[in-house]
Amino acid sequence: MKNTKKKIVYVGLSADILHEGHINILKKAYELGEVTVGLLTDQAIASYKKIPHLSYKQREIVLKNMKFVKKVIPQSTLDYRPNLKLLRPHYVVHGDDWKKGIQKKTRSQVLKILKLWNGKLIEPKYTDNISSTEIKKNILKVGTSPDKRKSKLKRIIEAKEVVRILESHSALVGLIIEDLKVIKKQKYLEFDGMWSSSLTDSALRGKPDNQSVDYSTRILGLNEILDVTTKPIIFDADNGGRLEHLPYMIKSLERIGVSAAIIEDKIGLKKNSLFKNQSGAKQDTIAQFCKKIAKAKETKISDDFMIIARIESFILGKDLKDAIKRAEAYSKAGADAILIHSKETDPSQVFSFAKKFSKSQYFKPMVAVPSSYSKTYEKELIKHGFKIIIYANHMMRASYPSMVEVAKSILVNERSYNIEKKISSIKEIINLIR
Ligand code: SPV
Ligand code: MG
Repeated sequence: MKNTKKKIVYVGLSADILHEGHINILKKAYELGEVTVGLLTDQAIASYKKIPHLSYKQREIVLKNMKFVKKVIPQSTLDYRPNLKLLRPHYVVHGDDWKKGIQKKTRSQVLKILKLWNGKLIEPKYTDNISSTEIKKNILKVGTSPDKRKSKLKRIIEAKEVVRILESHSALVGLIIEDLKVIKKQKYLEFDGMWSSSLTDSALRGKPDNQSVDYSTRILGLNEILDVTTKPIIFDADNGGRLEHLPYMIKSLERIGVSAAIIEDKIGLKKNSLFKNQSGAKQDTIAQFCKKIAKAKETKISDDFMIIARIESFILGKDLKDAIKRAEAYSKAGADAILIHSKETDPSQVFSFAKKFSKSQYFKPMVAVPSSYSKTYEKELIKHGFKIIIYANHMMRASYPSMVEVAKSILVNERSYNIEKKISSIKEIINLIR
């Protein structure tokens, strides 16, 4: 055996979709010595790009069975240093693409630490015309499976500090949520999934948010979104309907690949929670609502599908004690997460709930819907322990005033020219979807 074979070589990889670029890197590494792959965990990947298509376990199996790879260990941060300190490799091998962009800082950290034991960074030329990101775009064209999509929400909850969800009432909105990304101060930002809102699903159809639009109609609409996206969906199930009907809704949602249903504890003719006047709206008894949670849990097939209980105590003028009592009971009944709702413009109500519930033995991940307390920054919600943040109606609220403005301008100016600058060009629309 050649002497070089004993050298320790480290390669950090996401290995979501392996292509010849990876093989180039691994082959080069193999020529240098014994290769340990630091396989980036979902958490590490989510800090700088989309969560991988395949789970850690799936990615690990593939790598472990490659002849170039001696060992696979988890790399749980984008920062290579913890693993490098542990292994003190002779070589780190990485494609030269990281000299630019979001990984630039990581690269200089690697260079610096390698100096401590005279290690070397080897950077084979990045394989042009092939990148996992490009391949993933093609995956989107092909789609995803209901099971893969369904499991993504739980994976993202585990991988990310916070899960950002944006309302989607159409396939077009779904595409925006799917594709939009922002890099801010070296941080990769994107929405993690979609909220199927009863309010905006109803508004889209010109109807009030009182269950006039039935579940079947809403689920049909969801199918259009599912056709063109891969991100997870959280479904606003209102109060779930009658106990006897609930299983059918849960089954339909789970079958098409929805990740979670949120069921609220109000009864009677449904009224949107953000209405000031809630007279006539009633809250379910704890016992009755727990039956619904239990029924939903019993119906669902996979562990990946989540049942989230939504507490309306604050909406109906009840106090913290009531909200906590319900949260604990719903959690005991099997709820996977708790949404605490409020229509106040400041977040003190939900924060007081979060403080108390965080200490409870029945604690479950918390969901916030900061529609009325919209001044609150995400970092404050995170600090108070919220895991999922739902922006529940903003895409609908964005589209309506724009449409009215355009319609008005055409009437007033008796032509469309004056509003052209404010709307997409025809070319943009043609090119938007190809
Ligand atoms: C929805 O978006 O339909 C909701 C949230 O249920 S809220 O409008 O605040 O009730
Ligand atoms: Mg609703």
